[in-house]
Amino acid sequence: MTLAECMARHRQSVDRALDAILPAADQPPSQLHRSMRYTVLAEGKRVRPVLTLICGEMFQAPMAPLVHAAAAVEMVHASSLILDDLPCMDDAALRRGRPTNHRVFGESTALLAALGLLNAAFATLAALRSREVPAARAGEAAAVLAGAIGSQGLIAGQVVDLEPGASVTDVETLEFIHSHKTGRLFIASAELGAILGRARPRERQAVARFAKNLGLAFQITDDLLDATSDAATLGKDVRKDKGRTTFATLCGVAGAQALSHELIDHAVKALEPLGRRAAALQDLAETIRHRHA
Ligand code: GRG
Repeated sequence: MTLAECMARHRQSVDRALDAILPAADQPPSQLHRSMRYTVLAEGKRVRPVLTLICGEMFQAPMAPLVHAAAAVEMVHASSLILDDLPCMDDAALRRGRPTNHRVFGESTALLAALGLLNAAFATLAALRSREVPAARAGEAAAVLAGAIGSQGLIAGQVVDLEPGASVTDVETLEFIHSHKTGRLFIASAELGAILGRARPRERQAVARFAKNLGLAFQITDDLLDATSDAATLGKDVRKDKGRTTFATLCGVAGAQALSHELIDHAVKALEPLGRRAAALQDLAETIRHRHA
């Protein structure tokens, strides 16, 4: 099976799980449930849950809990997109090819939908106990995901990114922001697959190192696409904050491209201890190296 076929199959199973996990759109309070479903079921790339699924399959994790863990990852990601788009944060108009959540449902519903998705994600991980996953392993998965998005993870990156009046002038700060805003969820996505597949510590470390480098490379390609592509192709606002520092503005397009290639090379190297089992992860890294959307 090619990576494209494997990703399409994984996307389909994640979308089915999300549809089954989330309350139906007409379930009261229906405005809230419509808002939750609006963003999480919209057409996204599903890179993070695919990462969970590829890692889990590599370690032969049982499929049903693995798909639920991947759905939890996507719910957390969708929640972060809704929050990031709010007027008090990025004030974005377009996401996943549609008006942002708050533009359709209003700010208070969008905020509550993001909280509802977070809650559903952790309830899904807690419920893995009833899907033949030992309680300790389900707890570890929840702790890893909570750590990744907490005040020393995603939230820390967002806080530094939004610091009033602070304009980023060095690569270290930019790296801090994006290794937290983007990298941490990539790492947790890979680790969840490793945890459910009972990977050895060395194997788990290898996929975490892979995901760390891949996450930052993904963000750099995001910045490059923001500078060179358009809203119709990307399905979200582009070049919104003209003065904003990105890897493309700080390093130049060629410099950012070189940095992204270097990180992808590091990601692929991190897979060496896993040998041929890691072929799908290698392909995923190459897909991100050459992505256009
Ligand atoms: C507690 C969940 C939570 C968040 C609070 C708002 C916030 C802190 C952080 C923002 C994190 C964020 C949205 C980072 C941007 C990461 C990024 C590259 C998003 C775009 O990802 P894609 O391209 O999007 O994978 P699709 O739509 O394809 O899934």
